[in-house]
Amino acid sequence: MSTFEDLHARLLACDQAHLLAGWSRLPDAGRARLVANIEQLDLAAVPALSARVRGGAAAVELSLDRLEPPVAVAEAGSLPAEVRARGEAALRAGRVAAFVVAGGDGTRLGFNGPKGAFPAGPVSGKSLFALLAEGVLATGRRYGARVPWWVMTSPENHEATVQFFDVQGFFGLSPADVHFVVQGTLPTFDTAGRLMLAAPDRVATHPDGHGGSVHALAHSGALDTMAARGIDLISYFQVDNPLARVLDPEFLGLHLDPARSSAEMSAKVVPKTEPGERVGVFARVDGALQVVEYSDLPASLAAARDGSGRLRYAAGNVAQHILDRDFVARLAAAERDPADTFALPLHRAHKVIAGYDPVTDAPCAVDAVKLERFVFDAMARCAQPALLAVSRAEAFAPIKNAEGADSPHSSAEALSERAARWLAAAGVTVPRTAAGRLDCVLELSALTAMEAADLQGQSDLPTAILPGERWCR
Ligand code: UD2
Repeated sequence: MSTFEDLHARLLACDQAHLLAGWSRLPDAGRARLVANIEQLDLAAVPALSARVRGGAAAVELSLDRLEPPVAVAEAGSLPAEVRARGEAALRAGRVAAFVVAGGDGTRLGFNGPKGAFPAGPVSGKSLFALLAEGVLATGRRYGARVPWWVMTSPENHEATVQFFDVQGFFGLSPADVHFVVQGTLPTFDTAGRLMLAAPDRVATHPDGHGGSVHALAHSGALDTMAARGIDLISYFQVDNPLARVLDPEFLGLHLDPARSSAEMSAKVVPKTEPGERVGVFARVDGALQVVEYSDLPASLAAARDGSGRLRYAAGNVAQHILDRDFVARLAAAERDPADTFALPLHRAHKVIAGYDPVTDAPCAVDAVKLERFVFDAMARCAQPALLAVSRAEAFAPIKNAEGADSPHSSAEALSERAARWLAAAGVTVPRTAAGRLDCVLELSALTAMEAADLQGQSDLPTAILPGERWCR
C-alpha cells in the first residue's frame, strides 16, 4: 500500500492533492480505504479527463445549421427475402451473440433493484430479464445454435443481477451461455476539474455510460471469447424494452448486406409521429450519422416536415444495434489514446450530487460533471451504417418512468395489444370494448411466438379469448 508521501506526490503531480486534505482526521482503516480507492483510479488518465471537464468542444458538434436527415432507412418487412435469409444463416452458423446493457439505475422508475428484475409481463409478471431471456432461448431453439448472452451490469447492480439470474435458474438458459461483464467507472469531477470525495474515505465515481460497453467487452475478455467461438456479430439491446426482437434475422441480414451496409454497426429506428416524442433521432452532419437527443433538437427542427408532410427528423433511436466484433475491438483500442478521435467521445452531464468536503469535514452539495460514453456515437465511425425502421407497436415500448409515457402500464398495454394483433391474424377472436379497447389482458412468450407468422398453423390456440380473460402462453 502506498505511503501518504508517495500518494501525495502522485496526486500533486495531477493537481488533485486536495483529496488528502482530511488525512489527519481519518482513522487507520479509513486511510487504508482511501488509499485503496485512489489506487483504483487511473491517475495517468486524470489530467485529460479533467481537461475534458473544464472545456473543449461538445462531445459531438451539434451543427444544427448543417443538420440533414439520414439517407437510406430500410423498412422492416420490405427487404428482399434473401436479406432475412442471410441473417438466419448467421444465426444457424452460431455467429451471433446477444448483449444487453443493464447497468443503468432505475431512478426514474423508482424501483429498488436491477431494472431487469422489474416485473413486466402483463399477465405472468415475468421480469424484463425473463422476457428478454426467452427471446434468446427461443432463437437458439429455432436456429439450432446455442446463443451466448452477455449481460452488462454496473458495479452498483452487479451482485444483485447475478443473484437474480441464479435464483431464477437463468430463465431456462444454460448458465454456461450467460456471461456478466461489469461496466467501467469514471471519476466524478467538480466543474473546476477537481476530483471529489463521496465520503471521507471514498472518491466519487460513476458508471461510464452504455458506451462503456466497448471497454467492458474488450477488457473483460468477451471479445476474445467470441472470437474463439466463431462469433463476429453482437446483437445489442437495452434491458428496458420487452418488445425488442433480441436476435432479429432481418436486422442481421441488413447489417450483412454488402449493398446496404459496411457491416460495422447498424441501428433500428422507429418513425417519430409527433415532434415532441422523447427519443433521440438520427441525423447527418457533413455526411456523418449522429444521434441528436430530443433535449438538443430545437422545436423548429423537431417539427420540420418534408414535402410529403412527414417529419424530416423522424428516425427515432431505439438503441438496438448490430455491432461487428472487430469494429468494437477497434473502438476499444482507440480509447487507449485520449487524442484518438476514433474512440467514442466523452459527453459531459452536469448534476448536483452529494459530496464530502475534507476541509470542512462535512457533507456538501457539489455542482459535478459526470463523463459518459454513448454507444450510438459509434455510428459516425462506420463507413456505411445501416438503419432499419421498425414499427413502434411491434418493437418498442420501454419501461423508463413510473407513470405516463414509457411506463410499466404503457409497456404492458403494448405487449398485450401486440399479442392481440398476432392472435387475431391467426384467426383467434379477441374481445374489445365498444370503444375498441382490448377487453382482456394477453401475453405471448417469445417461446410461443417471436412474430405474428409463428402463430400461423398452431393448432392448440383457442378460437376466442373470453371478455375479461387474462390469457398467457
Ligand atoms: C436512451 C437514448 C435515447 C433512446 C432511448 C431508447 C441516451 C442518452 N439516450 O435514453 O436516444 O435511444 O434510450 O430507449 O442513451 N445503461 C448502462 N450503463 C450506463 C447507462 C445506461 O448499461 O452507464 C443502460 C441502461 O441500463 C438502459 C440503457 O442503457 O438499458 C439506456 O439508459 P438511459 O436510461 O441512460 O438512456 P435513456 O433511456 O434516457
